[in-house]
Amino acid sequence: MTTQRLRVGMVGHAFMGAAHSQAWRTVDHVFDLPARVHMAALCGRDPKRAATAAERLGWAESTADWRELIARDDIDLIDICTPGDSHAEIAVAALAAGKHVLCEKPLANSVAEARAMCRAADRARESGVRAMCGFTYRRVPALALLRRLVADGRLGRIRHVRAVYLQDWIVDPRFPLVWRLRREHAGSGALGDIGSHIVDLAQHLTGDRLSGVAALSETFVPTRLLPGAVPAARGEVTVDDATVFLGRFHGGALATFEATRFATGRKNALRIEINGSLGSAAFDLERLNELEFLDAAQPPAEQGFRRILVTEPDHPYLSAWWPPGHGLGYEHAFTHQARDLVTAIAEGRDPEPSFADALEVQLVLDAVQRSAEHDAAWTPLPARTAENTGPGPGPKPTDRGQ
Ligand code: SOE
Repeated sequence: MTTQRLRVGMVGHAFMGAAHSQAWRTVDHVFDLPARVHMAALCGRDPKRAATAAERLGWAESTADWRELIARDDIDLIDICTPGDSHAEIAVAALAAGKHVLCEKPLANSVAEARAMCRAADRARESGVRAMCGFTYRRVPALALLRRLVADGRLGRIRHVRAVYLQDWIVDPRFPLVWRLRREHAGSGALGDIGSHIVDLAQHLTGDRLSGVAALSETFVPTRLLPGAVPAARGEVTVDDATVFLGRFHGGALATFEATRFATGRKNALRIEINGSLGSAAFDLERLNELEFLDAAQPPAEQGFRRILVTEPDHPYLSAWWPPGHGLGYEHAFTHQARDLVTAIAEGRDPEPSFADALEVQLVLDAVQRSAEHDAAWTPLPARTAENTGPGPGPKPTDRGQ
């Protein structure tokens, strides 16, 4: 990064590429940053489509070769918005070339790939190069407020985490066999795509780690039409359509998780509730400017879940946006992610979640898959070792003796 500019190259320009582009376009117009962002180049496999996307999304140039992009000396950061089967190869090469990396979630398609990415990040860190994984929901202000409440001990000792992420975009059996439904490209189905979000949030918000899981998975529609096949042909769906699992935290809390693409009518319904000895909090992505909070320290006659409208200037990130009462949207968390990454790079520290934090999620996904392959057998997570001990979450919730 030059003192004035952070020159970004982005690989991939589908939904996440568009969401990240919005963030790079706005972040230094909303937040006071130590560097201005320059959207230098967008990379896509098809040169014409990449050029059209670059024009539409606000990138100065386009290329069809990510290796050429990471070799350029006028690029400081590589933003990886591709399917999971290319995350490791691109991230390891970019870090070795001295580029900071932002990689979409989940970090990788396997623990082995995730570990290789962590090792590359560790090597690059010695030269001041930073790596972040894009678990963006951490940066929804209401969830950042929830984390602050837990870290400040306002919920007391955590007893339960209850998290669901419900979608329905493949309920129709006529939906074709896209890359997200093939294990070799996506690593897993609902589990890695949306289950990874609720696993990361559960560990981030509590400041704890899961010690073991028991899981069930199902693929409700086993074969689908191959896109564009003439004559029509079908291929096997090789990932989960839905995964449900139980978990236990090292601190003793119990957790339930549900990640499905077959919750008919639920479009993008992420909900998480945390119950503690001193209170509870609940978040619903469909009402993302609100947090429900119950303070059990209140007199019993006055207790009840109250709705906090998270739009005040002293709520996380809000001072940069609008006056109280003017809500934010799904895309703002991506801008907050870009802000936190640019700031961490300038301050010479690891952004959160680091690749090591994202490996902690990958380890859970792997344990869930192994449990589901053995009829929900209880599957412990590896103890935290030097290999998978990264800069973890913030302070553990204080136990006020409950
Ligand atoms: C598809 O399920 C998807 O785009 C996820 O990949 C994103 O991470 C989530 O934020 C929205 O849904």
